[in-house]
Amino acid sequence: MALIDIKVPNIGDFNDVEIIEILVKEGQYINKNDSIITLESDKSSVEVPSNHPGKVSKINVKVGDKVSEGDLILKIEASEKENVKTDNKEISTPKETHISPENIQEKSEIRSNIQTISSTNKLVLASPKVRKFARELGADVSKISGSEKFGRVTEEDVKSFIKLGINQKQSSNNNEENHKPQTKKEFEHTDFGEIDVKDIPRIKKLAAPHLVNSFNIIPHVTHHDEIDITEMEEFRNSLTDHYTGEKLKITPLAFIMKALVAALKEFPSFNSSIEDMSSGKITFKKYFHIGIAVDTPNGLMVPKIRQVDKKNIQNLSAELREVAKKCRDLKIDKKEFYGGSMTISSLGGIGGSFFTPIINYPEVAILGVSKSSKKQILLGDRFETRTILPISLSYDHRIIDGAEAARFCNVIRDNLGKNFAFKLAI
Ligand code: CAO
Repeated sequence: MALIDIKVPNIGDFNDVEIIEILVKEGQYINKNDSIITLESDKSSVEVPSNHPGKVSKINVKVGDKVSEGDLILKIEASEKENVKTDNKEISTPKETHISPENIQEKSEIRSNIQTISSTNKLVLASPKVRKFARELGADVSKISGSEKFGRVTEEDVKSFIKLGINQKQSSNNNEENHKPQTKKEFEHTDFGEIDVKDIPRIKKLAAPHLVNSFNIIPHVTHHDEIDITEMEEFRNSLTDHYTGEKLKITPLAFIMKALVAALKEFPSFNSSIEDMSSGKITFKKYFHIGIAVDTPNGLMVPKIRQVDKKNIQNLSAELREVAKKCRDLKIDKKEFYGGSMTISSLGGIGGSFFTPIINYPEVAILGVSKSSKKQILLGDRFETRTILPISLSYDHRIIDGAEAARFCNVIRDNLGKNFAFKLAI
């Protein structure tokens, strides 16, 4: 097969100009007029086309070489047919085709698709001016997604790409900075008095990475609210054992669990999980297993109370006591810490008004409950003493919006409030 030399043609003022890009590879089929190299002078850049179709046999130049008219660029094995390479397929087209406006358009689109092939063999559509602009900013044009037809890269695409790179770098620098252990000690504690150094309890060590992970990954927002639980408390305090007449030991938490499940049923996004945002998938759970944060001498544990929707308040209360005891006695099975819908962290028996609980990843929300207290509330035109329960709902803002969180809390309030729904669930 005849080898044909493709040389630098007369391209006007260009003399001794630099090759800034080689647009073809050895072995590649090209058509007449396909661009094969880009030359750049002080004033402008230009793509040099091949004046013959065929298979590139040998490229005689490299990026950075300076060339003038008549210099050999490459050799091609002459072809009888026009060859069009799209992706990995080679399509042979007869040299003589009927030229209509449609196939001129189609042909020029196919041709422009093969005009620039980056080192990664990805097709890159960009004008020499845009490529020059990208190069000056240190951007690899083959890595930029073009916003124009067929992915053609524009100057704006280059700017956005650079901006994104800077932002990502800044955020990764910040992350690295934030996670660096503070090694340099500014002072010794002993300089200021007597100290005692102890081991961090095992459960705190185990929980630490989990908490850090959740806090770093999830954009937390905490919504605070107050619920009037006067009627609920009157009812709870009136509960006695049928046989002994003794007061039943049921804490507000059992009622809150039921109210939470009622809200989860109305708002399935709170009963969901996202393990990996990049997967674009969200898991909706159809069960209602509520995690309860239990304070133990060894640290915080979060066992699950399973199928809260199917249990009555008395049973839930008994199970809660039993599970909390198992945790404190270190007799709880590890599997009880997994597979929850949402968690409740109750400090109601201890004190405080509001707090900002950390979501128990991969869950997407946690309900913090604080200690109820009696308050004077203006009802109509007179003040009444009411029992008010403060709640704090932390939620994953990637999945849950603020308005949804407020509505979710309204449902909890309606279920614990005046006409609270669980009188019959005893
Ligand atoms: N408001 C007012 N009183 C409350 C209340 C509330 N919200 N919640 C509970 N109480 C009362 C109970 O009725 C009980 O009163 P009596 O002693 O008169 O019966 C008392 O406080 C103690 O309750 P409890 O804490 O033993 O029981 P519980 O069902 O409310 O909670 C448990 C069980 C396991 C959640 C709890 O013992 C516990 O460990 N809480 C700490 C959780 C924690 O550390 N969370 C923070 C984690 S960081 O996010």
